[in-house]
Amino acid sequence: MVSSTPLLDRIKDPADLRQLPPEDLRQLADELRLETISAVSETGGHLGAGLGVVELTVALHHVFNTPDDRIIWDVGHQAYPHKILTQRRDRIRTLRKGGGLSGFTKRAESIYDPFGAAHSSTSISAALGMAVARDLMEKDNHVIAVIGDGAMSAGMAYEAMNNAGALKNRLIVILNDNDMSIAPPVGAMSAYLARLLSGTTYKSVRRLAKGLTRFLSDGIEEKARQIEEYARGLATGGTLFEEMGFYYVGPVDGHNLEHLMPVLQNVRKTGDGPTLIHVVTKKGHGYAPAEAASDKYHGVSKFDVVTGVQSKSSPAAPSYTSVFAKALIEEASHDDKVVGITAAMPSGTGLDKFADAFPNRCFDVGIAEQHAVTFAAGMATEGFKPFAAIYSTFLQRAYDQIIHDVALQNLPVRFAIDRAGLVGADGPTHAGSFDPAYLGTVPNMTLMAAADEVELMNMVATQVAYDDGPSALRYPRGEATGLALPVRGTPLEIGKGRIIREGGRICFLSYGTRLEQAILAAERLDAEGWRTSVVDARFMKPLDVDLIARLVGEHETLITIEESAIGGFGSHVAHYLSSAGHLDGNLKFRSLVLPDCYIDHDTPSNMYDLAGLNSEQIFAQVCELMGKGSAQPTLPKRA
Ligand SMILES: Cc1ncc(C[n+]2csc(CCOP(=O)(O)OP(=O)(O)O)c2C)c(N)n1
Repeated sequence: MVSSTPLLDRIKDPADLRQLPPEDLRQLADELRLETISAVSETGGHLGAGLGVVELTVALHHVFNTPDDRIIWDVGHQAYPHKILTQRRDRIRTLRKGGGLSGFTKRAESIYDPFGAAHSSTSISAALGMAVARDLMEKDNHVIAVIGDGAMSAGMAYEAMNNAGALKNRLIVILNDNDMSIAPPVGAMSAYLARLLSGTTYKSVRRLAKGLTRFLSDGIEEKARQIEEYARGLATGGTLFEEMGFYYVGPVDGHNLEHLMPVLQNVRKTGDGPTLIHVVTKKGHGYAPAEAASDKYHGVSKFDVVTGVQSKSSPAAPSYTSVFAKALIEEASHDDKVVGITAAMPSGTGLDKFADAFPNRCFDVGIAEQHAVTFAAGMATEGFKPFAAIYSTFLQRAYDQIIHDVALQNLPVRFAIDRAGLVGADGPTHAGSFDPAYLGTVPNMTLMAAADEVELMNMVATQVAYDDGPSALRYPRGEATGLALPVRGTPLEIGKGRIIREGGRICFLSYGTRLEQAILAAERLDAEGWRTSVVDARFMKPLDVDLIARLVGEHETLITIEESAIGGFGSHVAHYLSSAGHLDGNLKFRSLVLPDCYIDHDTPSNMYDLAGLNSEQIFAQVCELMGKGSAQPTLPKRA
């Protein structure tokens, strides 16, 4: 019977949900889907993945005793329906806004988020750790990892399964197979899952459902074992998982609660050791515009619920990502050794455009950043010029590969590091804060940061021309500055900076796109009577020590500015200054970097305010340094 008052209004947390009889769950799932669509239409964010797991979310919270039973959502971008059901419905329209809910799972946000995520493929490892801890403490709760088929392409997922199969602790892994990553999934695993579904197994799931319903009406308790045997009898696939020590159940239709609930109940009651439940879902399910879209509305801006049309503000300038793609395509048309590599982010990195132009020279390796880097190294040994286009935050995964497979052998792999600096709504998990620090320590590396889009084009050309070792180029998310673009970039002289404006006592030495803010701050300082020089370092390695020595000779105060954490450009300049004796005299030196904390999601501009790296705060910090109190605006309090 369909209830007239929304069931969702009665659900504050999963304990309320568990009061509902199973026959009400269909209605609840429909309401939850609508609420998710309505909320994301106002906030923007990840939509397709959440819509695909609405029934799974309802079923999991009904069958399992959360939060004592732990649900670990891989990536966490599909957890909006989970957030609505777990005490956060009243804040769901603050998603991804400053001070609002995170777009991912976050321990600090809720007891129902036992593990924070945003980077993929961590769920099975974390779940196994929790399962082992539980057994050591002789507790009896369940631990459930929900991982997508895309996330299943990462090595970490296999490392975890390999370990789980050997340890044999009770653990449930739900493989949420929607045949999509952000782009269509790639690789042999994806083909294997498709084969499992195309066999007679999945087709006969309808038969399974009928059987289960019959068992259910008889009472599930006594029939649990029979159901399990029945379900397994239908499973002709899953061999790979079974070989790894998992008990494989499925495939199960993840949108049909009558299929899903008994399987979950059964595994909860009888599961022993690691079990993998293969659940088949559709990304964007139940919302026609999402289902029809090629990306299944993976990530959306605000949209009209009726039409599904997203409100995209028409940008004044192209994005840095698209300028990178344009530059790379142009370079590749002159040099057939240039190839592009992405780790499951073709559209995010702009390599989808490169693939359109050069389908045979673009490689999507799946969510596999470590492999992407060593794969690039292999290509470089054969004389290719691989561009590994990876976000700063995801490249963290491949640190040893960068050192051991690339830099130590001095292989000319080109790193195109997108999303440098603070990224806004995706928050601290996606911030590109660390690459200058973590790459700066690595011998043989040439490191550059683009200050604007023309510089970006020049630096891509520089990377193509520079074949003597690895190089990395960083550039931020979002719109560039609107400069007219050349047809093709011009290679820069390695290790040389450029002077933007020459002034008096103060000098800003900028690395990256904070240059714009440094110029604004310099203009304000001019107005205060302090003419200020501004220099774009362009390179962090090799450092332009001749230029820095000159600047030190000509200024009283040198201030470095960058959108990265301590340990990056400013630290390298400080190291040079101290070792060359420049700090022994009267020079005032300061290094403006991101603060040593994680800055929560907000607009990029607010985040940079907090970091003290917008012109207003740069100006204020210089005033403080120069002892001029009156001109100082108040510095924001850092979290
Ligand atoms: C290490 C890492 N690389 C890349 C990403 C970007 N990313 C976020 S979601 C996603 C696709 C995940 O696909 P899947 O696991 O199948 O989940 P679905 O979105 O289909 O539900 C990717 C590549 C990431 N989060 N982490």
